[in-house]
Amino acid sequence: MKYRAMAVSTEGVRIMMESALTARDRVGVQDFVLLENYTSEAAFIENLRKRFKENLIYTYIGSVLVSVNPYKDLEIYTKQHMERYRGVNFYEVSPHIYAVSDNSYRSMRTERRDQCILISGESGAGKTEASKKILQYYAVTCPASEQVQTVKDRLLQSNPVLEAFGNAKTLRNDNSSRFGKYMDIQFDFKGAPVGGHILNYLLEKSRVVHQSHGERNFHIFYQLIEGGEEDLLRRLGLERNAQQYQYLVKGNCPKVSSINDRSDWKVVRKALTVIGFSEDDVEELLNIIASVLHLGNIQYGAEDSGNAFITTETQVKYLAKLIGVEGAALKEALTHKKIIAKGEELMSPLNLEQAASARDALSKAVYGRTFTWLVNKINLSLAFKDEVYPTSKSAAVIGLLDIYGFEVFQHNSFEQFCINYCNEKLQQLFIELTLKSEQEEYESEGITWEPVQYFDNKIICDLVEEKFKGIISILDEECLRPGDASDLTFLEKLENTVGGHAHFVTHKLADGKTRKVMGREEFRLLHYAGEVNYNVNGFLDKNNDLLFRNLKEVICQSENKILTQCFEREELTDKKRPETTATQFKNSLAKLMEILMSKEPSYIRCIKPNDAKQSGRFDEVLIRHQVKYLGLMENLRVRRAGFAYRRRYEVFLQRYKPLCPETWPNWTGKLADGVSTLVKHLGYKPEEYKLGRSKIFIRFPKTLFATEDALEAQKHTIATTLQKTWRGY
Ligand code: AOV
Ligand code: MG
Repeated sequence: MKYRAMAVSTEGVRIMMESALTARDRVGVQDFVLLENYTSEAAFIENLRKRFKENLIYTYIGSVLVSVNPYKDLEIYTKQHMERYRGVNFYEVSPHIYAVSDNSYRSMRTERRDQCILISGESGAGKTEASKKILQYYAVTCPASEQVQTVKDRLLQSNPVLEAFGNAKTLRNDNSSRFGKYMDIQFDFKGAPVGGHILNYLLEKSRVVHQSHGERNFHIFYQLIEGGEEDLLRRLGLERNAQQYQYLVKGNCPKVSSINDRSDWKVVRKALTVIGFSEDDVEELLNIIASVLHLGNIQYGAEDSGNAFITTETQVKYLAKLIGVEGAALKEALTHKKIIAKGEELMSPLNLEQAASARDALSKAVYGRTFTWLVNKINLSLAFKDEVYPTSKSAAVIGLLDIYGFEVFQHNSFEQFCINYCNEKLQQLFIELTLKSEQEEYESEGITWEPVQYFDNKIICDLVEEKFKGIISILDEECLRPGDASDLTFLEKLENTVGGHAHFVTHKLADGKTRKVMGREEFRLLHYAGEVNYNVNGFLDKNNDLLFRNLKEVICQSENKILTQCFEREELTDKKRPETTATQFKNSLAKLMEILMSKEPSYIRCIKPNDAKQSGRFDEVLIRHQVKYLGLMENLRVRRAGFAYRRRYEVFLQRYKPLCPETWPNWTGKLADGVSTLVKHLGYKPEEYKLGRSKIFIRFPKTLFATEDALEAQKHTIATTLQKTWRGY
């Protein structure tokens, strides 16, 4: 049989297009650029809905992947699925997170360029799940030797460990990331993963001592209590009842139906071993976790003078034993503050409130620093150790960014302020990179383009982070100011400095009246993703993040090896004031942006379908809101600003050459000429396409549809012809 005869006429192409339309009606288009009515938000949402109903949770906007959380397990992550996407061109298979993973991997391999995959979306939209799926894809599909297998295992096992210590149930998400995570996966010249490195961002430490109603502390506490073996709990002095612990009862939510703490404990325990934690490491680590629970149960009474004293003596003794510090010193440090007056050290007693907050500050510091220790320890285990290449000189890396998503609660504090600021920064990066790269592409290909209007959130980033004038600067100023500085003076200062900003609102109106709907302790930011009221209560303390010196001194003496690494003695003699929390966070985000800018980005935009964490529910209002603030319509318009589709000559020719007798089976001339011959044969009109330097640009989606359908029809015809021959027709 001659394939030549299979080349389809232009008329044939048009007819065949019709038949494919029915399927498209049902499942929508797999790339939004193919939407006829691409400026219509309603059409966009409708397409998402159609696909969601068919369990097609992934759709492209060009190379950006839009993902809608299905809230149920779909059979689309099997090994067979992974194989289907391996080494296959982006557009030849249906949209999938594996396609994005594979595309980044191949770009890294062929162009030797570092990649990053940026996952964004609000809390509960599916970012963490997405990042895990990507990692699994690489673990399964990349080449492996025995040594590489160890790295793969460790990379995979770092997830349950970090989630146990850094994730918690919130009202938005049962497994909400309470820290930001950027992970580099390092590959060698053969494309095998040979190492990894994690950067962690601002853990929400306040959760250790307090949780809002319906929320929980970090998973690890419940896992230990539910899953820990009898003799382990006995050694740690713990009871198998979360209700016994003050730090676990604040949210009134010890059990979550979607979480099995007991089996999770087993997973985490095993993961720690795979990562290379010794029995000693684990013992010390669990001592710390238990000691935080014991700390939380320390209670105070007040003497007539108002001075606090500890009513739970045995608790302190147990705690001192567990972390190897002197009981009397700990007891004193939990009730006194060391002050230096006229060169002399004095112990000044604390009142009830001060003592409780000193205790909580210690718990937060211990937990927070242990978390950082954990990340460092995992990094040591993931470090690229191949002697052949010098350390950290892998061929290229793929970075995965999974941060805490934008979140709004009834009560929002310093933590939400930081989390939402982080999301602003990421959105800013998205805007810069997508628009920039698009513009650059048209320019480098010599094609004129029409700019698209979009909301640039730089104005909000500036409001938060600008030197001297931004909210963080003002907060730091108040934190450093001696005297009567308080959360309320901070708010007042904000009103005086950024009060007129278009994205900042307080209860005060310009005419001196007050806005009734807002509290007097609140400021509102009009974020790109929505309005959030922040209560300033606790801003100064959380930003200062101070731990009394004498508490530090006691912990520095600890016999617990992890704690001695976390609280180094040098810190006690260091006179320099540490940077405030917000400033540290701001600087670490600035560094992160630099890292991301230096790599080639891919984007995954996650959407949350409903607020009830339920499968099958497509809440249109909620989704429309996300489509709007994620800038997806603008993204689409930019993508379509001139041409809906673009493809490198060789890729286009390779795919469609069977449709034209002159290009089949091989075109030996110049690629551009081949493409030109091909599209003329297919009947493309001059206004339908443009030939750039290395790519063909196609203006309307229907043109590409027709070509794609023709290819499909041809395959079908070949199959039936072969079948007929086989049956002896
Ligand atoms: P997030 O990372 O975006 O929120 P997660 O990735 O933790 O959100 O997803 C929340 C929950 O949605 C998961 O625990 C799963 O139950 C479900 N889910 C998400 N993606 C999928 C999927 N592809 N298939 C099946 N179920 C899924 V946050 O960390 O709170 O910002 O801070
Ligand atoms: Mg997450």
